[in-house]
Amino acid sequence: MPLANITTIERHILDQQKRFPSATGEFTELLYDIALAAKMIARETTRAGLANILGESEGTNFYGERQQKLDVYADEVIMSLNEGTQRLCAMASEEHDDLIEIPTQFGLGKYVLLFDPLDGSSNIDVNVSVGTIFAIHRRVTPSGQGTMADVLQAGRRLVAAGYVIYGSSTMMVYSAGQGVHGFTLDPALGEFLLSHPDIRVPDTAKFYSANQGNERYWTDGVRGFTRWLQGMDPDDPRKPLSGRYIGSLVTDFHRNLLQGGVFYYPADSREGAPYGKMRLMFEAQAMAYLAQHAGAYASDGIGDILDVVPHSLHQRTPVFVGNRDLVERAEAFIRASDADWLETFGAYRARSAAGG
Ligand code: P6P
Repeated sequence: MPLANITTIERHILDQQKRFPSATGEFTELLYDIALAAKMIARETTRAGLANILGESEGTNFYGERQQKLDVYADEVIMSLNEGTQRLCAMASEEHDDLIEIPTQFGLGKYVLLFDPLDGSSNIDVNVSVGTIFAIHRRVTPSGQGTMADVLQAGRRLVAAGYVIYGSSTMMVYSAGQGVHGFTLDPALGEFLLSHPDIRVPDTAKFYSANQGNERYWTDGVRGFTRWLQGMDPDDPRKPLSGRYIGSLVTDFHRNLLQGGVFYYPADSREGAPYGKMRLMFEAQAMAYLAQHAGAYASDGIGDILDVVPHSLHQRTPVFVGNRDLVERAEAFIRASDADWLETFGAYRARSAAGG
């Protein structure tokens, strides 16, 4: 690559900022801080086995999941790099039950950072790619410590979102509303270099990604959608898609974004999972925002996830994300076959919009 073509993520973010003359630079610096946290987390994830950081810590998180030591480390890195920068009025992490207040000795800023520090962390011990997911809202309250009102905003109001994938290489993919851009970490330089400018999901999908071990808990509509994807719908035969499911959202999403496909984690009939497993604020909103800016689409089975008005920090949502034609087809199967579920979930969605 000719040296003149090398663009670091810092330079790219600055170039993006120039399009907004009113931008004060806080937002730009917030994205820098996230890139720095990603480099620090990447260093640990790529040598986890050596640093004896593998395995479970003594903690469990809000969902009762045993916290892997690496996700505790990732959580602490992101918090400590962001709490004293005067760019945030609050943070929220998948690993914390409640809002993370900015320590009083630090100044407050106008943004809110939500993050899943290490999504898919149960895969760490078997060396499967994992990722960090982040989303940024602008505060809505006038001043002081950020409140739930600043955090519980619909995805339509996001100002940026992205993820870092710690895999065969470390990549950071983000959008600030001007396209989706991917950067690959050059460990020798310690820099994220622009490797995937203006990512657009391909028109033709190659993969479908779902945990089919849960099929018996799915609704008829979702099962019918799956049969259709596999080319087994006698009423509408199609070229079957290949199944690819890694069990790490960032990894499954990233592959489908680059090569075309649909990821879905639907609601299921098990106790406690009527609205699915995915976390709206820490996983689904960011993926829906990126999908929107890459020409794809994310639905909860009824409509755009970006339009869901959240009512609680850790609320769950069904997720269908990827090529728009596939996701809209999932919605059609659900409309045709899942009247009872639609009534129940539709009421839940409306309650959420009304404040829960
Ligand atoms: P299952 C990881 O815990 C996660 O939230 C996502 O990264 C991943 O897509 C999903 O759960 C996997 O869930 O039930 O298929 O193991």
